[in-house]
Amino acid sequence: MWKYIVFAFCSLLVFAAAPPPSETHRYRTDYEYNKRTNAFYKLHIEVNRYGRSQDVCRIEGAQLMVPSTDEDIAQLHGMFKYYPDLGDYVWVGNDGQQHESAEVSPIIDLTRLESMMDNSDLLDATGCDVVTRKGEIDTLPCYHRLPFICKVEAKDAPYDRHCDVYGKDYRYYQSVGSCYAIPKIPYSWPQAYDDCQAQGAHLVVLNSQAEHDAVYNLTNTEPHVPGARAYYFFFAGYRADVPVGNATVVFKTIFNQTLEEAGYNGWSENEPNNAQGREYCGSIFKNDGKLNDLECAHEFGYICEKEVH
Ligand SMILES: *[C@@H]1O[C@H](CO)[C@@H](O)[C@H](O)[C@H]1NC(C)=O
Ligand SMILES: *[C@@H]1O[C@H](CO)[C@@H](O)[C@H](O)[C@H]1NC(C)=O
Ligand SMILES: *[C@@H]1O[C@H](CO)[C@@H](O)[C@H](O)[C@H]1NC(C)=O
Ligand SMILES: [Ca+2]
Ligand SMILES: [Ca+2]
Repeated sequence: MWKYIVFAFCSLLVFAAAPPPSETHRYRTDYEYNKRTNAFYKLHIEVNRYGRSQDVCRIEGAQLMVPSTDEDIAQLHGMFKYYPDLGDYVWVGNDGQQHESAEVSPIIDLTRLESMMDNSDLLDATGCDVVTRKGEIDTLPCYHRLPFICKVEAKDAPYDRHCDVYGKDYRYYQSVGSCYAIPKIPYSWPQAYDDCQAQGAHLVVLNSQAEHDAVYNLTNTEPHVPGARAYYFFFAGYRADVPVGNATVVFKTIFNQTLEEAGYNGWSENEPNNAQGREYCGSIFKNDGKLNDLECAHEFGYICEKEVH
């Protein structure tokens, strides 16, 4: 009996004293904490142009790391060394100073032509800052595709206490008891899946007609996602395996339920149509809030969900 009371009392103390996650040096699961700088970092090993790198960091509640101290460089060096095959440069935030160009001789290549079509990165004619493997700051033309590093100070790292997510712009729908957000960046289905997970949420799963109504409302009240292949589709948390032989395609949620088991299976008209035999990832169609299959590798907006208990 006493044992139980003491145990219960201690549990209460622990519970009451537990600081919010932002003060326990936790952030998105894909970020690493450095106690010397009291900040979180993520080295993105996928390559992007400079502008897109800035966008990705911003979506994660961070910024391209401006290497303001030796500690920042040391942090990057520590992360970089795990990827010996990653090349010699990582995009960092411009620190406002002039640096040597890391480019030995001017190259004219296809990436340049490609970048002409996306002039945002050409605006910066003076180049964009990189950190080299040796820890030096140089510049390269902004249209190069490089890995990049994001940083956020612990005090600025977003934590939504009500929704219990490390993300911004989550909206609570009382009719469902879930919070939702539409990050303002287009991703492939696997990237979207990872991003929601890293925030402590998951790609949206419709479990009822009421939830359909809420998400339909959300997609019609949020601004378009810039750069999405089509602004009216949003990746959602269901997909199918590519069938072997003439087996039937079965869509399942990320929690391994069929759509019927999950509680909502309202396909949009003439869907799923498996267009060009390549549509195995799930989405929600803005016009009716219903389901549609899409190609997993294409980049669309997506919806993250977190249940509130
Ligand atoms: C979404 O819900 C809000 C609040 O209930 C309501 O004011 C708004 O009209 C709805 N919008 C749509 C497009 O359903
Ligand atoms: C395709 O389906 C038919 C009838 O359902 C079956 O007889 C046949 O063995 C299947 N073929 C393959 C390759 O699975
Ligand atoms: C998913 O569900 C199916 C059928 O209910 C089951 O056979 C399978 O083992 C499950 N997969 C996982 C990863 O739990
Ligand atoms: Ca749900
Ligand atoms: Ca389709």
